[in-house]
Amino acid sequence: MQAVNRARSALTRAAIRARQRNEGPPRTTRDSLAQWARANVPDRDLIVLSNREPYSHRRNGDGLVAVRNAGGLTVALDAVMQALGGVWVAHGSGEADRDAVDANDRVACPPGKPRYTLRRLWLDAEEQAGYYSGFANSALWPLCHVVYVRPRFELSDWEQYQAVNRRFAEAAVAEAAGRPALVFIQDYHLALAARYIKEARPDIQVALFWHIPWPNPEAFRVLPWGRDILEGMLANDVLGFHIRRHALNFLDSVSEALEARVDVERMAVDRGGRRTWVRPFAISVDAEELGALAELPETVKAAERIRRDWRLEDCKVILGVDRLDYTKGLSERFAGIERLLEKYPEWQGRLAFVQIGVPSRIELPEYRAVGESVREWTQKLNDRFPRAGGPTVVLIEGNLDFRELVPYYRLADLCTVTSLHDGMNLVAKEYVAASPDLDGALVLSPFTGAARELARAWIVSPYDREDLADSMHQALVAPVEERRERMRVLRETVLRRNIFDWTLEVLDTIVGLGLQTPEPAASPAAPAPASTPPVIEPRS
Ligand code: GDG
Repeated sequence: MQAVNRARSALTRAAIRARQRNEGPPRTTRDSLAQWARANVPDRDLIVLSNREPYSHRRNGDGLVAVRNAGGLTVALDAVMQALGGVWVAHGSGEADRDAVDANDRVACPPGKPRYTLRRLWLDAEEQAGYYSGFANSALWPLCHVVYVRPRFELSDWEQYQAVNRRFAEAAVAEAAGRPALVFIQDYHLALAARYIKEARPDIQVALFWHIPWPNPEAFRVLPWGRDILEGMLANDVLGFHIRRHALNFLDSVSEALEARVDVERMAVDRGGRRTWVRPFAISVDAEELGALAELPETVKAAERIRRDWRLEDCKVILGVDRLDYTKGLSERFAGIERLLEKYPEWQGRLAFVQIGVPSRIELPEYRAVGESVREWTQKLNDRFPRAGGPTVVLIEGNLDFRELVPYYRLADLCTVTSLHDGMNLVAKEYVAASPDLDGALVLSPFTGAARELARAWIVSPYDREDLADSMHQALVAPVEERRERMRVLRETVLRRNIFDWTLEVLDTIVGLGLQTPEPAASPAAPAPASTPPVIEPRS
């Protein structure tokens, strides 16, 4: 059986490398991923850990309704779990979440169409304030994004962070119930979970995907508990980042802070007799589903309705879709739109900017300030540039249902992504995937992971207001053939490597490890492992 698995895994790796070289085989689908998992991990339970849950429950009269939560990570992994099945452990944060679970805090997901189990973990107010708002979002988030927001380091937050990471790890170990398991941990909220899992069950394979950038060592070293974070992360068998730059920054941080053998060539760290592979895996979206959704007659009708409601019939529409977060460059975007209307006055009255802003982390003052700033900008631009039919800036603050969001992608003549720093940015990929008629243009910040792959977008720095205004103008007036040609190439890229390819690449890397001889305790001449997982580069 091992030999069969070894052969299958080698085949998958060859397929991944061929896909990187752009020469087929066809992309992974939900079904082919599920098939692959049945063949390659039949003997292990898949357990996902993340802070955010994919669905939360709300009261609705006497009943309950399930809401699919926004956010790149949950949207992507929900598709994956639907394909693979397993258990997803996450913080139960919905107002009626407790009413929806069974005696073991479990609920089948997606609600009404169950394909996997959601195990909810309850956090009290103190845990939430320290672990989530405190250490994760006031220390690690600003530390990892180069946006000049100063991180706050509080001992009590750090203590809560450790305690909650331990609770997630205990839940994973309990769900594994003594069986072989593969635990796939998500993001910067859970940097220490692998360490606690391995303390209890060294045999469980553990991988962590870090969805945000990793800073260079100069920036990272200000974190008072930096060594603990690095040690916790090195308990993983595989560590994933979106792009090679972030993976290399991580290796540099380890070299600087810890006694370890860092092999930059193979992208591996040996420490205390164990090895961690560090790899770039560029996340993506369910491009096929998005394309199909965009083509549904009801989507087209909804897009027409939005145009009518806001009197956008004679307008070009620029779109922004973001969590209201200071990393997304919202002020820079509004300033760019203002400059566009000043510098190219022919657009006044003929252009509308629709910004969908999902409220996020509003318990933190920096995030409330983002909301205030976009409201002020909206008012300012609408006062300064009135439009006969309706407002020039339409600000929609709220969490739309995904099916309500796609018509906006469909109707936009231009989508703007102006992040000051972003691990990947899924909005860019979703917009491209949801433009099957090729009628659209993407203006994209070079400080996103997505810019490495989506090179045919109009790539422009959000810090350069003139260039931003000029690029938006050029993208809007470019000949239709150029717009279509660029969008065709962008769509090919997103369709060729979708969210299921991403998952397959991560899981295949972990599965490959099961076949390797464990490394002896770190020694300068330690032999290479039996097989080396492939280094997967984002394609440009
Ligand atoms: C983190 C990293 C990385 C937005 N508004 C609504 C809505 N959304 C969805 C979008 C998209 C997601 O939220 C946003 O994803 P991003 O990738 O742009 O950004 P983050 O939330 O910061 O995600 C990021 C990502 O993790 C994945 O690894 O790309 O770099 O920061 O999917 O569609 N969804 C719904 N209603 C909305 O109103 N349903």
